[in-house]
Amino acid sequence: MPNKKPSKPKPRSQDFDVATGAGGETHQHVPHEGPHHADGHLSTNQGIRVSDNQNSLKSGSRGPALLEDFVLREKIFHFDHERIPERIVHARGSGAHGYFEVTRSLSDVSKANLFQKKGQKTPVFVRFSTVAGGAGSVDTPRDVRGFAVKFYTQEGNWDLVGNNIPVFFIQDAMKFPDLVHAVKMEADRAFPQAGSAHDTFWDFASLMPETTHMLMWAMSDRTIPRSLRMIEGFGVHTFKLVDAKGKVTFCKFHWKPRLGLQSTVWEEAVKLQSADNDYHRRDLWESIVNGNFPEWDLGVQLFDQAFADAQTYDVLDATKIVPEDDIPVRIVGRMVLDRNPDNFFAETEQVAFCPANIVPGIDFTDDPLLQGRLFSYLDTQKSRLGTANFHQLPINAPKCPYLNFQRDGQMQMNVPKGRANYEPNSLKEHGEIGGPRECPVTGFASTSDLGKNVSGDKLRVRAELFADHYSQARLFFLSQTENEQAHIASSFVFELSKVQLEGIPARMVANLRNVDEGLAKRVAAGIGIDLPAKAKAARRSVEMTPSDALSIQKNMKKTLEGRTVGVLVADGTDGAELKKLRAGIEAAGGAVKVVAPKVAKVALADGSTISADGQLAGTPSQLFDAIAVVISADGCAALLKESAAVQFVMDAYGHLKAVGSSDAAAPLLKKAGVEPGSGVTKLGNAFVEAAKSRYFEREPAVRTLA
Ligand code: HDD
Repeated sequence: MPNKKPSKPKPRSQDFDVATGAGGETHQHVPHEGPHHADGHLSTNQGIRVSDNQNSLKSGSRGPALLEDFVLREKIFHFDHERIPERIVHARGSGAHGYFEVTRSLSDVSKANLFQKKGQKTPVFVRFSTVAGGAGSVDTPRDVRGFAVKFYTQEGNWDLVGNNIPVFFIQDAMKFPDLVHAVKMEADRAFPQAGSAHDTFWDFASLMPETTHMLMWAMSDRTIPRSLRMIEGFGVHTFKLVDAKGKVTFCKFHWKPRLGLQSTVWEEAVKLQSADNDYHRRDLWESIVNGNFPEWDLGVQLFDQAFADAQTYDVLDATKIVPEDDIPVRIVGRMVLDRNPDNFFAETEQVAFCPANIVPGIDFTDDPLLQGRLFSYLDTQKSRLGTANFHQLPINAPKCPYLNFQRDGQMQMNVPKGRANYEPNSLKEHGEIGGPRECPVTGFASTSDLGKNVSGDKLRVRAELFADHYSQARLFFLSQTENEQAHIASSFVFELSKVQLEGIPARMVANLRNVDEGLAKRVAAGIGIDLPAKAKAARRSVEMTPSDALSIQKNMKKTLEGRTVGVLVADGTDGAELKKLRAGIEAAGGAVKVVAPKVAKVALADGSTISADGQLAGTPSQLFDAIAVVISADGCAALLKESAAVQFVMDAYGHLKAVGSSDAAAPLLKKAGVEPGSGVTKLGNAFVEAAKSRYFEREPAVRTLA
């Protein structure tokens, strides 16, 4: 028998009663919390207490082991089956719980319950991910980031399964398996892991001009974010909002990070892979542990059919944005992530997002990419989680009641009562359980399309406007700062330089000539090929007005909030100077991590000792947003002999970060190649101010960009 009576999980402060908005859980189907969840006696899964968890049952002290040992067999059996198939894409992810709060009602355009009242809160679970790499791959390759949000609304679950880029590589779900095969590790050799810089991806991309717009975003700094807390999220597709009368408004969803957008520079991203494989996962986890809850605003772009009809692009084409200058983003809510998962596997791994999960008041459009997704996700969850009952897992179950006549299947956790497993039935009239009934008024009915004629000729074609693959790619490129444009050109050069098959880079550059001649020339020169003939465009481009909203650098926030300053110290450091620096940074909302050649007993000038947060050899400056060097003349002499110390400063400078230092650090800065200029300061207020920014103007002095 279990040593403790299984009990309903206690309500947590962060969980909401979705019916009332108050705290407390309302899961309808709460699986038993097994005895292994609590402290107490160890038992088998059958509840038999285990006397010895160290030794298998043997014949004699040296064996052989006895088959009879069900304790050993059960333990090994369960262990052997711990892994489930990883996601075909987005395998590596990090999740967190939180809530969504309405800040401005959307009741004028949507009847969705979660959007009605200012202040209304809905629990959410969010999973961020990279796309190409496996579950054990690193966090910081150049890759799109998944941004999937499950809203546990009073009317059922709504999954907004988006990315940190507002467009996609392809227009039709038919091409998704090809895209994914091309970008993932190559089929015969199983490398490269987690990156797109290889033959098959660029082979596919260069043959598919519809990828061009997304490629511009993918080659920009969007795909090398500093933190998951500093990325935007997008629903990508045009969705529909539906009001109580059935009136439709088109909608694009945007998540805007409160900490502002922030990316790394490419060389830094590469080095982060060795500095910390789990850089983003750790950052997300630690920020929540420390109470610095990541936060986003939810914005919507709303437009009608007349606007859609007047555009030079098709709003059903997922390779297109609706520029914010044309339709401003209306902020309607905020999302706060305030609780880490209790268990990675049970929650982050088993969470099953399906774009098909929507609630009354939100609806799909005919976007052919979205339409394909509506099938794919449900299907994949069955193969990943092994049963059609995956919705019963606590992380997937709605927090409102769900009742229907679906029955049985593997791993059925619910125990429905009575005979009513069909409908219509009259069992209630006989005093038995009759089961649930339809709700014609409040139920989901695809109200926007219902009754509309959707017939048409059977065709395998793309709509005409979908053929313009370059206008928005050009819009994106022209909307960037000069430095961002150079980053894009350099990324193309880097990636295409890794391509070994002849002809592929030229084919890509031929496409880029349709985006911008200057960009194409820079990329061709960077990889050392002649400028190829321009690729034939299927449709003439239109010139669109550049939009500042598309640039990261034009929207960066000057702040230390959510940022960390790495402070390099050594024996002999002035403790008072260090204390003052820490106070200044913390007052500005930043965090401080002290790095020293040894972590314990760093001897300060006054004879006292402190512990460092990181040891120099394993804590490079990639891990920080800015650095300060607080050392004495003796400390400097010691650090001059440490290549890790020189590299610490050199990299921070090369990665365009603020570098502050005490006077005695001058020889170290000199050896690291630090030149006077913006972002290079003495300690004190000047440094605290400087640490709030990156110094892109320094870049020409530290590397040649394409
Ligand atoms: Fe997808 C996972 C985002 C197109 C098929 N996708 C997945 C995840 C995200 C996205 C964030 C991870 C969810 C999680 O954390 O569990 N996918 C997108 C976006 C797309 C997109 C923004 C384009 C707008 N996806 C797309 C298409 C198909 C799929 C066109 C297939 C027709 N996606 C899948 C999938 C995955 C998935 C194979 C893998 C694991 C999973 O679903 O749960 O079904």
